Amino acid sequence: MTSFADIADRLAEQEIELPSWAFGNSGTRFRVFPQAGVPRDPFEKIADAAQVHALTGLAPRVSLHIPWDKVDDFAALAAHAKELGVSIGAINSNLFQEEDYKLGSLTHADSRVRAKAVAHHLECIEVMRLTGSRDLKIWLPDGLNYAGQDSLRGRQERLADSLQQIYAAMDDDQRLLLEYKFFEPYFYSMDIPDWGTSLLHCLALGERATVVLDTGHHAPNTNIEFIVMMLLRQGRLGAFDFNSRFYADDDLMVGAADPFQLFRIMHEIVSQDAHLPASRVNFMLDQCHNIEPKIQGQIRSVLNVLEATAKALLIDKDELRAAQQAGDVLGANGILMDAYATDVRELLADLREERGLPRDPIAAYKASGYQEQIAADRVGGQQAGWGA
Ligand code: LRH
Ligand code: MN
Repeated sequence: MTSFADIADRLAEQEIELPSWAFGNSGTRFRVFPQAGVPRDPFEKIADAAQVHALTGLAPRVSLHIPWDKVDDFAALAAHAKELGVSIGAINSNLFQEEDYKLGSLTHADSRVRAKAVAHHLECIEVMRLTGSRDLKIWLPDGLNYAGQDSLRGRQERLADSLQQIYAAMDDDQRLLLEYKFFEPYFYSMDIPDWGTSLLHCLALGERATVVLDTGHHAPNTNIEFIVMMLLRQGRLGAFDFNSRFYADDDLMVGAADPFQLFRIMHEIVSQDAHLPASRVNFMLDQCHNIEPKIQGQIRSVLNVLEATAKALLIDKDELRAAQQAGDVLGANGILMDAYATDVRELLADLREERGLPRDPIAAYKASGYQEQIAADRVGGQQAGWGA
């Protein structure tokens, strides 16, 4: 097994991007449980995200969602983030809350509706220019509920044309991140249901189009690390939306429902050095903290990714390759299981201490009084939340 000292530097470079919407109220169709101190605007969301970075050193960027994070002055928002030691990450478009998009957006049979959806992305591209963001993230919620409802092929043709218009409007230093999802909000077919469909559209668009893998967007028991390996092999893994789930798109804390799956994913990543910023794989969280305190939930989540990465980095590549070459089934599997079984929490706490960060970020957050402060300050106004 590789020594911890050998992996410390590689760990220190890890960067995880936080979703602004994780700090707002969220829930299920049954109930949204509001929490005291929840942000009322994107400035307060970024302030909360900056707390996570200040205590972990792991989360230097915040991704925004448009129009949820619309402000009058995006340059001021970016300056606010900079003052707090973070920057604006991916800009997420929103095609799932407009009445016009009931039967589709970029795939809609009516060219006026498609033009509206394309125009929304031109607006997002302008936000990227104003905030210094380089990633445009598109999750396509389009789909059908009944067989025959529309032409599966026709929708793909319209989608390809709409995406081409968006891609053509982007600057040369901007990337398109295309997210797939196998079901919801439609239940017979989604127009980008899987990695293959997203990849084919990206290949048709050009080099700066890459795939987003949301860990909650696959059929149960899908071998997600296999998809990670294939997208890396193709050079088209643009980003992760990390979360975890027991059944559907539960958006729970990454590593909470299935820490072994997260470890296996990070094993595929570190075996290609794709955890390093130079790989340009954007490690984002996409989560909702429906019942747990949100800022602490984000801290716990980035620490879960760090722990999985550290365990994966402990795997001695040469030792593993030798066992695999020799057909030593139990030996090779044992090497992974030994790394996974290694408790790295104290070592990571030492690493934080060396970097002047708290050994226990959650305890430090609780002791900071920040939660009590925002609960006292943020009264009145409209708490942020899905659709608010
Ligand atoms: C869709 C999704 C997408 C975001 C949304 C908040 O399920 O994963 O990435 O736009 O969640
Ligand atoms: Mn997502």
